[in-house]
Amino acid sequence: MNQASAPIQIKPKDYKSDIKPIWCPGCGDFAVLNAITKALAFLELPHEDVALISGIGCSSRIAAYTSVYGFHGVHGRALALAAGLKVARRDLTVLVAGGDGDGLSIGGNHFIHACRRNMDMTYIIMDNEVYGMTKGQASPTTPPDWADSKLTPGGTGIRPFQPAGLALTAGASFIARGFTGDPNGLARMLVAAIEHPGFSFVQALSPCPTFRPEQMKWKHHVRAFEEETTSDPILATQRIQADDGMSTGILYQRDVPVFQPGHGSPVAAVAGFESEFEI
Ligand SMILES: Cc1ncc(C[n+]2csc(CCOP(=O)(O)OP(=O)(O)O)c2C)c(N)n1
Ligand code: SF4
Repeated sequence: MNQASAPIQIKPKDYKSDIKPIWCPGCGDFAVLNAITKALAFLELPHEDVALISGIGCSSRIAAYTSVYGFHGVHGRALALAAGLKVARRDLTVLVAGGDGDGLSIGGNHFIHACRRNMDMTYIIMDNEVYGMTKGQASPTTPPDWADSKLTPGGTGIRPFQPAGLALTAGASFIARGFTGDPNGLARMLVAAIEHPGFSFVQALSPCPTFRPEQMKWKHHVRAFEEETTSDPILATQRIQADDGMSTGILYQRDVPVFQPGHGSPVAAVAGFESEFEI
C-alpha cells in the first residue's frame, strides 16, 4: 500500500487535549480518560463526530481533557444537556460522564428518565462512593457505615443505591460495570456501549485515594462476572442482587426501540406556544 492510500491511524493520545488533568495522584479517573480515548481510537471516530458532556465534580472535569467536542455543564444536569444535544445533532456520538454524586444525587431524576427514554448515548458514572470535589461527603453509593466524614459521624445509616439495579429497573438497555484497575477491559466495554443503539450505562468503579484510601484494596475484590451477558431482565435482576457490586462485565443488553425525536423548528414551536398565552 503506498503512503497516499494508507489509512490514517488515530491514536488514543490524539483524543487528549493539551490541558493536563489536575486529579490527585492515583485517582481512578485517569484510567477512565485513558479508556475513553482508547475506545474512540479503536472505533476511529473523527473528533468532530463526538461530544463529551459532563456535570460538576472531579470526575466531570474529564470533558476538558479530551479533544472531542465537550461541555462541562451544571451539577447533575449532564444528561439533560446531552439529551438536548442529541435531539439537535442525532449524527453525533454522545458520551456523558460524571460522578456518583452528580449522576445519582442531584442528577438522579435525570438518570432514571434517561434510562427509560433510551436515547442513543453512553453514560459513564465514575463511582468512588463519595463526593470528591467537595471534600468527602457521603454520596448515594456510600456504604452506610463509612464513618470518616464530619458530616455523617458514625456513617449515614442509609442503604446505598445499587447503580446497575437502578438502571435496570428504570429501563436501561445496556448495563455494564468496569474497573479502573483494568483500563483495557473498561475500553472494550466502552466500545460495546458506544456501538449499542440506545442508552448505555457504564458504572466505572473508580477509587478516590484522597477521601476513600481504603478503595485502593478494590483491586483485590474486583473480578469478572462469571455469567454471559443476558437480555433477560429477571435473570439480570437476580444476578445483580446476588452480587456484591464488585463483579465486572456487560451485565445486561437488550434491543429496545431508541427514542429520537425530531427537533423541528424551535422558533416556530416557541411562537406557537407563546400565542396560547396571549390575552
Ligand atoms: C447545584 C450545585 N450543588 C452543589 C454543588 C457542589 N458540588 C460540586 S461537585 C459536588 C459533588 C461531586 O461529587 P461526585 O459527583 O461524586 O464527583 P467526584 O468529585 O467524586 O468525582 C457537589 C455537591 C454544585 N457545584 N452545584
Ligand atoms: S479528590 Fe478523589 S475523586 Fe477528586 S481528584 Fe482527588 S482522588 Fe480523584
